Amino acid sequence: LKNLSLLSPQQIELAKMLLKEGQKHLFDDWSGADVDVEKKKAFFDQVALLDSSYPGGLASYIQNAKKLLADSKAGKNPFDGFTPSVPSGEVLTFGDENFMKLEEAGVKEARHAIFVLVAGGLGERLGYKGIKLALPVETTTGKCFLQHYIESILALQEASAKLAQDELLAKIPLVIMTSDDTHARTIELLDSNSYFGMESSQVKLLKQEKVACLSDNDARLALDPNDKYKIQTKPHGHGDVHALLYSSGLLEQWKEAGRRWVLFFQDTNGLLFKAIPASLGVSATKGYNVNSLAVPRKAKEAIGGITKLTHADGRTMVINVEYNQLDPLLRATGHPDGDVNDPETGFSPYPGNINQLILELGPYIEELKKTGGAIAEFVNPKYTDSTKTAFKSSTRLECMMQDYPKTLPPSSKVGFTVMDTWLAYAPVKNNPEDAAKVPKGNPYHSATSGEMAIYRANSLILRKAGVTIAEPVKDVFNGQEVEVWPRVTWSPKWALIFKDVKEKVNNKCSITEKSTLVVNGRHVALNGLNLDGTLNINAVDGAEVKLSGVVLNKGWSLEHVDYKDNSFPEEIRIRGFKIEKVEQFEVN
Ligand code: UGB
Repeated sequence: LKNLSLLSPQQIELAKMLLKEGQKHLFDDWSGADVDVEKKKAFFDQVALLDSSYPGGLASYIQNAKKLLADSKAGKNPFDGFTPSVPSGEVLTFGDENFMKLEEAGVKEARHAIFVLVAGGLGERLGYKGIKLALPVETTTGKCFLQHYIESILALQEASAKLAQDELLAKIPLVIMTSDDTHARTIELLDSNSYFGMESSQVKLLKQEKVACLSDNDARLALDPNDKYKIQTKPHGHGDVHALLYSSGLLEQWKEAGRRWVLFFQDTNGLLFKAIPASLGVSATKGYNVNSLAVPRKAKEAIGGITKLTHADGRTMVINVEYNQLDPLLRATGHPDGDVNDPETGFSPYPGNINQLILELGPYIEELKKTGGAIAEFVNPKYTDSTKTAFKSSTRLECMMQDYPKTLPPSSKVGFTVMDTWLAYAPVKNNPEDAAKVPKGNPYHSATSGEMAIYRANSLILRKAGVTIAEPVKDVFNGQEVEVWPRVTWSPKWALIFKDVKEKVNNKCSITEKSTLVVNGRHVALNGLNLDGTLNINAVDGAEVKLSGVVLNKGWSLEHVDYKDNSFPEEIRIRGFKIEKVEQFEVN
């Protein structure tokens, strides 16, 4: 460091900052001034990146870390002084008059929306090596999550545009937050599929950076064990999305263009777009600044609980309490059994957060101007012993996107919308072994349950619209017992909301349990169709297709596959079955 000619003025400032913040150890093993010059420069490049990608810079990160580590060592409860209670929100019932009205209101508002997909995580829990956006939502059509999401947004865009004349607002932007783990593969997936029909200018990728690891309670930054000129880094969490959106400058541009809503969603929930129109309708009609989507939650399920927290000084907030914190919070506040189901309902009284947030753009920008997008952080060090003086391995600060409301003024309108799980939530997060260990009655959140949930939801929606649908059968794949419904899938442009489905089927249709129905087309009417087998309909946009009569064939069956069987690709093994296409009737 003495040889200052090595460093630019900006780097000298960074070096001084590190020394001031107690990071002298980073340079302890540095060789003479003329040794490893390039590596030293690279070190400062990394420090500059860590500095610029954190609100307030690296010095703030270190200071925040010192404080949070001291709190953690002292065993300070982050909810000190707060008492939890069950909040009240909008509870919707699929298909009733209110639901259908909200769906139409939501579609109308969609042309003022921006979608933000957080997809920087790698799915370590799932045990899948690729990016999760490339996984099939279901294997009947094989469409991946990203394709499904984009087609859903395009269908919303079209339906919403029909209700308005404002062509300028017609294209709904999609932001995808990536990380070094997912960025290149996300671009490749988009490029090699022509953006799945979306204009490439509609899609913006924002890459989150990792944050520095911390090796001890003094927040000394950890060096990479294999490189003394590199700081070890780890992901900071999905909360980064707010700072990234703010610093991108995109929000202001969109506000000027008349946009009103920002919808955040996660990488593997194939049901989500069935819940979006109605919940956007709730935001618009209730005037919510923040609306979180929720589903009934089973106690101990790995999703956060939406909770009303009331402080001894009178402050209140409605916020997600993460699944690992809900149980200790309840025990500490007069609920000795902790996170348990209400015996009357069989569910936790706290609605489950599915991390789908709808924020009103104007108030969101105002809040970000104050915070720069910084989100309340936490730290979770694994200590070597009860003295809490040393860590088993380095740790880092983390943040979650749903903690955004924590800094909001009390006047903000923060609400939530509860929908049936079968309609709204089927994430793919757990590997087969962990899923098989999930307590009976709790959801598996696996590739198996994620796919089966699509068939069940589509079958139930058709049934509600008057189609006779056979009862499901039970089967076990990768040690998980699931209901197998007829394999019904449709493209979002066929039906986006319940009204669309009702207009396109009639009550003279029936579908047997062994059946598969694929509807890929805009104007396809099922008019007295009796299906016992597989029917695959592909219609170009201008075609009007009306189907009636009996379709009978051997159909497509599900063949069991063991997840340990390496002869199958990973995306098949993790679901535990493969579709055997025996016989089908195709309409093209
Ligand atoms: N993600 C990122 O983009 N960047 C990151 O650094 C980390 C993740 P997980 P998690 O709905 O089921 C959340 O790991 O964090 C993306 C809520 O906190 O799948 O365990 C990642 O790509 C919890 O309250 O989930 O749990 C993915 O798209 C509960 O609601 C998303 O963030 C739970 O989700 C979520 O990451 C749920």
